[in-house]
Amino acid sequence: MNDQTKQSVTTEIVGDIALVAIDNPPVNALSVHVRQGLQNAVATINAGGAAKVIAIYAKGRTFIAGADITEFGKPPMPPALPDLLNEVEQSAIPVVCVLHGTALGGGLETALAAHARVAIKGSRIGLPEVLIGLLPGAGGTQRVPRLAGIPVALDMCLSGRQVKVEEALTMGLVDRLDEGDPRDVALRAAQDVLNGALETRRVCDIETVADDEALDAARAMVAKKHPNLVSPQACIEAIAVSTGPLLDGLKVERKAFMDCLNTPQRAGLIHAFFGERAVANVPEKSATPRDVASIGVIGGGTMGSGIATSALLAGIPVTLVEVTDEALQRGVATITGNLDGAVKRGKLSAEKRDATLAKLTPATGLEALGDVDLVIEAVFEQMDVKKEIFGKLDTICKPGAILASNTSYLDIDEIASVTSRPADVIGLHFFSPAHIMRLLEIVVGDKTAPEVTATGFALAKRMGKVGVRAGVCDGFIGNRILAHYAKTAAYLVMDGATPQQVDQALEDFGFAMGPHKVGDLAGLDIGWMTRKRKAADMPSNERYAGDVADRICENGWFGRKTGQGYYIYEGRDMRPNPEVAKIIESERQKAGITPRSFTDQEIVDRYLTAMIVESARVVEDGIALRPLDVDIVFLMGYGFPRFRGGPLHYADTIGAAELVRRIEEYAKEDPHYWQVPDLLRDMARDGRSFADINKEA
Ligand code: 3H9
Repeated sequence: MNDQTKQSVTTEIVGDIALVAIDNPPVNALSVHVRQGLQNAVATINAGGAAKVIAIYAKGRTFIAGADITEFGKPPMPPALPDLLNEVEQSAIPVVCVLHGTALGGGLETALAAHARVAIKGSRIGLPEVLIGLLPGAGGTQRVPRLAGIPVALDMCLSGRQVKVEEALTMGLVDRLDEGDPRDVALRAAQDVLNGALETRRVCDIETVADDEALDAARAMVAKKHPNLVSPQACIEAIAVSTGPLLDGLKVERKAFMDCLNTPQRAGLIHAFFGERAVANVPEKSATPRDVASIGVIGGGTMGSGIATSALLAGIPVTLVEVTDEALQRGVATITGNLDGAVKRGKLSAEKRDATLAKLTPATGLEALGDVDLVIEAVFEQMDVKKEIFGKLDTICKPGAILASNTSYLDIDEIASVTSRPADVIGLHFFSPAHIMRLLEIVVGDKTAPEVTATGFALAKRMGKVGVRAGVCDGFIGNRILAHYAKTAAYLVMDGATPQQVDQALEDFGFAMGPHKVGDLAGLDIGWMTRKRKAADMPSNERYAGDVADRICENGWFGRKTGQGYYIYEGRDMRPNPEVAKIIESERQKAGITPRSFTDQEIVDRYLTAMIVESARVVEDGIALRPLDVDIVFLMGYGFPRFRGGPLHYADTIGAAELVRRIEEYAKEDPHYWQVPDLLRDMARDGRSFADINKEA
């Protein structure tokens, strides 16, 4: 037993009861020393013969939240959790577990190996392994169906959702709810085991009720919804064998778990898990955020209303400002609709909806913002308009108020320059629909004060969003990279691919939607406006990317909102637009291009390489703090497949040397577009990866 073992698992004997406490902050993960500690505790208590019941509980904010994810991918360290849990289940002395906080993954599996489970009201249980590319690997797929049936096991393992213990009680996964401090509850539970008021039994002795229909339905659902993912299928097949002897089922589960552990998907999803948390590690993290008790939102369009909804859902009172009564009413109606949607999605109770809406104050005129702590401007993207508004806000807003712009690409420093308080100015770039999308780019200007940046991160957290720090440049992290790689899709189409082939190849790679479908959804007029805005600055040797898209827009076809774009939309149906095929053909002729064929792999390679090129430049320029910041922006805001971990995590699976080779190959066709970023060239020379840069940052 090493020192850490002593600290993380302790045994206290109270009469006939052995209280085993787990203490491994922050979330009591089952790190090797905890497993060793538990194993020793159960063995020692069994050997000692003094105690008649063992009660396991955890100190701190939660019962065990799962295996220690940081151990995955490293050499295994005994005892393996499944073996330990079999020992717990076979303990001659009955074991009861007390759950509080979030008993997840291996934490719930520990409890299922015990002989009774008592949960503290308000806590949650779950098997979230699928969210990190795994399946429950310590009995979850075998013991949950025994206790609660195959449909419950499928639901929990495939969704990864956290189940309230009140619901878990009705499922049979916990035996009793209680209230109070985990140690007191553990004592009570143990006493009840001793006096027979709390029944104990081994889950391995229960037989799973077969349910082939539920299994087939789950197989069909997974094949349709997650065709790329390995672990959901593995979950189903492990649950399917739970009707046989437990030890046989555990073997199948263990093998599937180890197979999943070795997939790039597991690595990608765990990178995403830690990346989402690591992005909060910014130079300003020790600054004290300012209090934000009220927010002003300027602009009641889709973005402004979405931002206002997000703030209201976080419980923050909002003053919504529009120019006319009519526009204001439209904004209020959008917010009301958004809140109704939140009720439907179960994010807001029907009772709370009215109270939430009551926190909205509609107003015409910026004067209404004199008292708010933070203003978010969300009007259309024109520098003159933004400057005029910020000039006025400077005179209207109270000292210390933060002035934020939701601009998606404009220069925050230039906006700040019209105020007498540039230190209070920041970019808060939300993604549409702002009350649903979890990404917030926090754009830090040259003069932005550290506590203003810290306030941006605190606000993101309150709104349930993930804030990513970005520097000032055209498009910040996400839109700057998008502006670059989007051209690849246009070039591929001009050179011979169809928009449908490009979309399908990228959807097969894992994107929720191909770029042409995304363009149709967002509105093709947005890209058209951007191309016009940038036309004057376009270098003479740059290949124009708007030949086809401009023609489509000139017809007034802006995508879904006009009923057609690259595709034609009729009700829920969507089909390729035959007129676009004609436009493509005529544009190719005009440009003298003889179309050639591309394989789906070539399409994916070019598109992803272009994305990686600009991502590398964004890191090189310091616009993103680290490669992982780019990854999180793309996973959370641009539909990049989570199981691929983000563009720069994916880049590491290709390797810098191979990327350089590819870029140089493509450069033979277009040396302006395909240039090797210095960072990538250095990495190839030194044999370094983006993961190395993340570690060093
Ligand atoms: C598993 O159990 C496999 C088994 O079936 C079979 C094994 C053989 N490990 O999220 P937070 C860190 S797979 C290591 O900010 P919250 C986290 O990185 C596992 N570290 O807090 C953060 O570190 P830092 C199944 C972990 O209150 C700190 O703890 N379980 C782990 O918002 C605080 O986390 C899961 O997948 C871990 N398992 O949320 C549960 N979990 O402060 C994953 C967290 O340095 N965890 N950390 O940034 C969660 O969902 C949330 O962390 C939780 C708390 C809900 C627990």
